[in-house]
Amino acid sequence: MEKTFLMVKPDGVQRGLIGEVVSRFEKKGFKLVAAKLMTITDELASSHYAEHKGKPFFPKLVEFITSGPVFAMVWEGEGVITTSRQMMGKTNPQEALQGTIRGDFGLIVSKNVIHGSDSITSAEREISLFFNEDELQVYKKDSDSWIY
Ligand code: IDP
Repeated sequence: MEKTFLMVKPDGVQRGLIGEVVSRFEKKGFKLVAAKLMTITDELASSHYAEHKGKPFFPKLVEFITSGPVFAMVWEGEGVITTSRQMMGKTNPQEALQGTIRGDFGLIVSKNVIHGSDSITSAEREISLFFNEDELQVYKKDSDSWIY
């Protein structure tokens, strides 16, 4: 089953939005298979955001993502990569539709509450950056038969 990496960023943790974010993905029908509150090192931040190295906002991005705890998660379900990106909304919260996480809770691009993988390749890469294989739970939920 498809998996993605999602993370409540330091602004979301500070603002008490972990529960709100988790709740939306739970209610949608996705399954949480791993989660931890952690502080990202400079090294992990640079690997995670490698595609943005050299861009003007990169130093601030690393400074921000390492500035306090994040809530890192792996979620599983049919179409979870595309659907979670839709649920997050556009990168810039001012362009994100109301009803999306960034549209409902964010105002500026550098503090946009949530990260989510944008492809199968990035999901696999990000999951393995943040989690060991044995941290991913394999389990059945009784509600699955009411969702699928
Ligand atoms: P995404 O998070 O929607 O996948 P990316 O383009 O991968 O968007 O950018 C990673 C993160 O970098 C964004 O979530 C945002 O917080 C930050 N970011 C992107 N573009 C800018 C910018 O122009 N200025 C400041 N921060 C930016």
